[in-house]
Amino acid sequence: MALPPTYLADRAKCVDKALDQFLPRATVKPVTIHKAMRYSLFAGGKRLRPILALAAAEACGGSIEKALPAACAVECIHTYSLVHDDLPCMDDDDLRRGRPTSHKVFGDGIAVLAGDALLTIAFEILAQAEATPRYKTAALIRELADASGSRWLIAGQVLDLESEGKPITREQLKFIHRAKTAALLTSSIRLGAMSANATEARLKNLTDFGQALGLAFQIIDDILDVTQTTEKLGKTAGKDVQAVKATYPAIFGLEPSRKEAHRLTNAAMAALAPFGEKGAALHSLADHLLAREY
Ligand code: GRG
Repeated sequence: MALPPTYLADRAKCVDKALDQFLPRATVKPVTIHKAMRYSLFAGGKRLRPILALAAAEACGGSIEKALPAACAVECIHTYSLVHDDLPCMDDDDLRRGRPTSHKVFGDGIAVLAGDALLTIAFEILAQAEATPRYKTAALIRELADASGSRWLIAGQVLDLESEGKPITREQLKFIHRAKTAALLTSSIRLGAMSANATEARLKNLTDFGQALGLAFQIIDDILDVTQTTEKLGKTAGKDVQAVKATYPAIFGLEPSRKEAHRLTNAAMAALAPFGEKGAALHSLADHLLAREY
């Protein structure tokens, strides 16, 4: 099934509306920090993680409304990681989501604090998620803390920083990609499912789906870095080569990387089999991510 033509735009609009309500207005003091948080959050990100969270909730028979706090929380974590990743002490990037990066507009100090504030508000938002018979709100909070903490998202960034310019093994690269990208993507899907009171079996199916899709997503990101332009990506193309970063195309070659992304996407889709028709949107989203050009 192809996604209805307005599916992605409609879902992104719904997430944007909820984020706008969860975040302090830009006029709340201190104005600078709220402006900076909103600047990066509403810079035109694709909203893939929240869209996956909402689709996972629906696949488990739940509602969009109940999944929105989880969907918004993961987007705040994702945006914080991008703001910090772009800082001069990390990847030192000038462009993100087609706009000058936060530190270019607000200065390094406010960019650090805007990232910190987005990280913090993610948990404030998630704390507003309703408990279900199988999952207390604290279980959702713990899920997101685990994926975004020092064992996964931050671990990926640490290893990424430490391995710059050094040779690493294929297994090390796979771990960096799993930690830096697949863990939060998987957690987005799991949180959507948890807010829909998913059974243990369905949560396991969606974990398998997310892990395969998340790795495919980062491999495609690596491929796009060497095959697309800065204009198309809305961020500096060729940055990985310039920083001598270990990527799938650099270690496995471009064609084998494409094949691996296909193989993983098929594996992700196979994990959806128990959902039958209810998994159709997630299946189409996996197809969409494989074919993406930015
Ligand atoms: C600084 C704690 C910390 C972590 C940084 C996420 C990350 C780790 C670094 C950002 C750069 C990078 C290559 C991230 C991998 C995940 C990824 C492909 C991000 C881009 O996600 P998209 O394409 O971006 O969904 P938009 O802007 O559309 O939301």
